[in-house]
Amino acid sequence: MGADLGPAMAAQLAAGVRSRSPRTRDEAIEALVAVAGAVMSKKPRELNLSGNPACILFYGANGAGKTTTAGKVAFRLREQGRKPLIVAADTYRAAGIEQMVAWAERAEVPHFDGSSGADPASVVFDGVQMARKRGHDVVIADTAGRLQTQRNLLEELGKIGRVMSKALDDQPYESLLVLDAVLGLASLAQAREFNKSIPMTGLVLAKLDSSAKGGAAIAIEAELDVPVKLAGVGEAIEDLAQFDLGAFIRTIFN
Ligand SMILES: Nc1nc2c(ncn2[C@@H]2O[C@H](COP(=O)(O)OP(=O)(O)OP(=O)(O)O)[C@@H](O)[C@H]2O)c(=O)[nH]1
Ligand SMILES: [Mg+2]
Repeated sequence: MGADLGPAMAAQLAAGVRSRSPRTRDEAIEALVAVAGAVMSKKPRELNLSGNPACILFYGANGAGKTTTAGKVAFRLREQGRKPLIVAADTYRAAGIEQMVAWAERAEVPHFDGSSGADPASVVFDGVQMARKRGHDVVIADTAGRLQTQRNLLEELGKIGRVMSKALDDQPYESLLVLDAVLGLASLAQAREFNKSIPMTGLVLAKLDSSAKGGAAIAIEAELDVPVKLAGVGEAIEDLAQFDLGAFIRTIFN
């Protein structure tokens, strides 16, 4: 378990468990759930969809699972009776737009597409205007993959966030960093850097159906106080789970 958590967090959790003197394996796991839960974020894990329109912005490293998660969320919200609009703002690659459009079609959700090479912040701004005009109550925006070492792309993300806020007259929106659970502890450094560029309201742990268990999320939540809100548990459109803290911690340590 140390590999994903990092040595400091692993030692802290181990000490916390020892201080509770568990006598059985089950008691040890329950102690871990309590100790890990205590260091993780206490902020709500449900998406805040109260805005008009509510907006959800997805960003993160290349291949993390942004477009897939955006498609899954659009599908789920439409099934719940909302009227989402997908905004395809990965204008870096023609395929980036096409992939989002394919998911929009699968989800049977309308989409507003940026053109290849367009400024993604303008696409997001125009997308929010379009949503208002057409009576959509949720905007789901997908962005290009970027690494935490690419300063210019992080600055661009900061601008996307500022423009989103402006389009929403400073109403809050969901600003979600999508993390590939397979990345392990490397995602802590990633989350730190993204969090400096844009106010982050939540995390998505994609690919939790792989052998990866996402233990790094404990360290990220403890340090940044940003809760995991969604988990990706497969490649199909319904493979999206509400994040369950107790179940997550039990899976990690079982
Ligand atoms: N098993 C599994 N695969 C996933 C999950 N989420 C995404 N994937 C896969 O991960 C790959 C990348 O997913 P995308 O959604 O295209 O990732 P992205 O972050 O949009 O990638 P870029 O736009 O290229 O930066 C695809 O093969 C997806 O099927 C998940 O929860 N579980
Ligand atoms: Mg994508």
